[in-house]
Amino acid sequence: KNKEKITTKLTMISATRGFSRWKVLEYQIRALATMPNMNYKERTYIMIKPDGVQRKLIGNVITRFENRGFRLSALKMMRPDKSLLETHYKELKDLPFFPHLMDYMQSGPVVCMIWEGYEAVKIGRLMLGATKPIDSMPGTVRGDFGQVSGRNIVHGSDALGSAEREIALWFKPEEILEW
Ligand code: DAT
Ligand code: MG
Repeated sequence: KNKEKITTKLTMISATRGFSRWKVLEYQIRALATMPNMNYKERTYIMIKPDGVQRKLIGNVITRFENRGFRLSALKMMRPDKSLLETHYKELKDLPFFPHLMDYMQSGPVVCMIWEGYEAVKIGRLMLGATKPIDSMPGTVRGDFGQVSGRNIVHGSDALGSAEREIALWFKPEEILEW
């Protein structure tokens, strides 16, 4: 009988814990949902680049997005081929550093993610920090860990249009989860 009591209690505790952890995120999302014209399901494409993986910053980047209240909709690790990277960075193809960018991005695996939440694109960019190291503020990923333009740890979509394009480029629809 005592054993039964303990089991019930443990089940209650774990249920409560799971519930409250979920609530933290739900409260933010529900508050936003009550405000008109607010898209709290905006999605952005965030990618940990080969140097970020090599420097063991995967967990650090994920934790930042979880802590800010964003929801992970998709996640995978892969080694992108040249044609995928050329499509991803097609706007930069005429710039002098483009061949170096291609080599760098093929130097190891990357971690591809979709993060969802209110103003995910803009807030995501803020959290990553500016492209130029001298402009990336302390507290951002690049401002905390980066020193040079060519090795800046993470990618983040810079506008709604590019987010949609990048999500469609890097993920198949069945890899994206709604929860
Ligand atoms: P961001 O990654 O901030 O969106 P971007 O899209 O202009 O910046 O450039 C894509 C990547 O190209 C960037 O993350 C690193 C590289 N890059 C940009 N400017 C560079 C430069 N001046 N020298 C070397 N690499 C550069
Ligand atoms: Mg960019």
